[in-house]
Amino acid sequence: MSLSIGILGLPNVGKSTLFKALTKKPVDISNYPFCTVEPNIGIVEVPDQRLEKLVQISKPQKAIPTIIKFVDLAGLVKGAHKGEGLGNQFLAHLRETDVLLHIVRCFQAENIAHVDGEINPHRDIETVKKELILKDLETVESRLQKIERDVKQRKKEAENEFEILNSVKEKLNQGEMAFEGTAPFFLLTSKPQIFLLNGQEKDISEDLKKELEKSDWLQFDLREELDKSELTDNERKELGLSESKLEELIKKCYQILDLITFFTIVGEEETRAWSIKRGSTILEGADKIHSDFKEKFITAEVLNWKKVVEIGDWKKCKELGLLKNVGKDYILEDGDVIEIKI
Ligand SMILES: Nc1nc2c(ncn2[C@@H]2O[C@H](COP(=O)(O)OP(=O)(O)O)[C@@H](O)[C@H]2O)c(=O)[nH]1
Ligand SMILES: [Mg+2]
Repeated sequence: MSLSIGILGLPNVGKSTLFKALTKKPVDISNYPFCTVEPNIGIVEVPDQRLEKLVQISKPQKAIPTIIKFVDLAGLVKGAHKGEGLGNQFLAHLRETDVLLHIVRCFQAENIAHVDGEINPHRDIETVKKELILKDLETVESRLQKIERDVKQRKKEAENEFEILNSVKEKLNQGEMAFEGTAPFFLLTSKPQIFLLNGQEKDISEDLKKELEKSDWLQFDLREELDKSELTDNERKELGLSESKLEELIKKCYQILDLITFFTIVGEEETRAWSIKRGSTILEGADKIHSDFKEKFITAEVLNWKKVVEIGDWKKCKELGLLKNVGKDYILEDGDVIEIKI
């Protein structure tokens, strides 16, 4: 399982432009056998300087970063929750994603039509929010109907669910988003959301910033990023351009999901980064690396990546007795380099 981000927004706001910019760099997907490849799914490597440094010292044949999946969806329009246009199909797609990346058009361009006429980020955000809420209400209603009989028979589990669903319903009816903890129902408004304001800094009003005060948001000009994504690192340097904004976006997604990274160094073969939810045990980490590792786990050794780079050789770290021996309940820390013993 890899983490996946759904690109959401009205038509013509820049969703496909972002998708193109993100997927410019080819990724060797044979390293990620669980990934299905479809035209609207893009696999993007997570930039990580720690991995780069570990690779510099271990010089493996293969360096494998962690990845994020981006799903480019058809544009949302008013009435999407009722299944208008591609509405229903895309909302189903959205359900499977971990984060919603909501693109909001702020850029001015006479030649690019806006579905609702004028450029108005505030209205657009409301339109999309309303569609998500309406869709969730529909989901909640149909679930309530399904468990009605069990509730009448006073089955405990159904009664509990009934209570949760009704409180979610009330919230949604008041125009609020669902809250965390409702994830089992796959509600769209319970997913974390990042707003990407597509435009130049001057296009973003103070009012809009204020409105998004409590939200996660980023501003950048997607077309400019698309143009820049065609440059190599060297060309970028020559032109005096800063780090790609796309990297900032990827890191933000990582943050919002509270993921950490751990590393494995397998001799001269492979140095690899893995992502996992903060608070996971090393046994859960082992399971990610290999399905066999969980059952056969005996013990593990860990050392922070910085120390490994400082010593300059994983094998030498072992010889020097620097590795910490840990059991299956050890909680992984961001930046751990680990070796599982089976
Ligand atoms: N001027 C300007 N045009 C943009 C920007 N982002 C996207 N566009 C243009 O807007 C049009 C619609 O973009 P697209 O990514 O296809 O929108 P989608 O319908 O949301 O997938 C295209 O012609 C893009 O080149 C931007 O930041 N500035
Ligand atoms: Mg598109």
